Amino acid sequence: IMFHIKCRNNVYPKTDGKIIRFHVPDDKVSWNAQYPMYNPTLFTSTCVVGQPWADLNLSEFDSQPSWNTIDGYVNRISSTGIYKIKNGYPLNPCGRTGIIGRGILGRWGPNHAADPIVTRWKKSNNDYVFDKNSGKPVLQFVAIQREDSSEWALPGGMVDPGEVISTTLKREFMEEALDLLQKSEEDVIKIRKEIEKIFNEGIEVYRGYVDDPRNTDNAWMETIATLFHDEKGVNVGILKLQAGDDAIGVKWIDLDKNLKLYANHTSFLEEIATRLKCHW
Ligand code: RP5
Ligand code: MG
Ligand code: MG
Repeated sequence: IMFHIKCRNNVYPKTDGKIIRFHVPDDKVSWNAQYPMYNPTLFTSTCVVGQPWADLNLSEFDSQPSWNTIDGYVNRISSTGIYKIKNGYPLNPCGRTGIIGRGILGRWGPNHAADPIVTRWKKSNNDYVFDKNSGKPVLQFVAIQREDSSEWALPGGMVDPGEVISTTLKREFMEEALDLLQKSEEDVIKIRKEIEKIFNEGIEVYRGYVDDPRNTDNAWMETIATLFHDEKGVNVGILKLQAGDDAIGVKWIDLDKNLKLYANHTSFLEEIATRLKCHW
């Protein structure tokens, strides 16, 4: 299981610097490590309480949510295995984060997302572009800039209750990278047609915990990252990218090991570089 970094020892996102995580040194991350001084900050944002897409506070549930199972339409299963419940609260499978409560996440326990990774070969006048140092062809992927942190990231999003992953992958890509929500009916039909071609054949490259800056001791992000490679660059490769919904930018980025992306998204791309034997 992953060693989380981006959800420790910093200010909690979207709180104007007001919510600060209790310090968790590397050797105190594990729940097995004794940390008697541990006094995590309690924080559940008012912007999640009472939202239709979010859980209730645990004291308000008539009966406790069914942990580690599909609970009605809500998937409370973690792909990391069975998580523990302590005093009624689910425990982050990667250990301490310095915050208890849900922060700005909607669900107690796992919050499931899906990340589409759309790739094409970098071309110059119809020729492949090779990296000078590695000698390997350069691959590009579609990245969006996140509004919350300004960081570049995969155009992923939350799986709606009862939604199948393949739908989430397409929906989030179309919303964030193609601005579908603002398109005319005519354009929507065109875009959907192109998307179907490329999204019908995906390869799962990652399933598990995300080292997301929003994670807390009781709520965390998990994702399924799926590769959609446009080998000839004639499908998504020709669609005009346009940032939409909560994305403030969108572009094709060259794969390279020095990329700095949101959460642990760079590690998903490393897996793809190995598979497609491209520059890394
Ligand atoms: C990350 O947050 C996931 O990998 C996914 O990219 C994203 C989903 O959250 P939102 O984009 O909906 O905020 O943990
Ligand atoms: Mg979204
Ligand atoms: Mg998103």
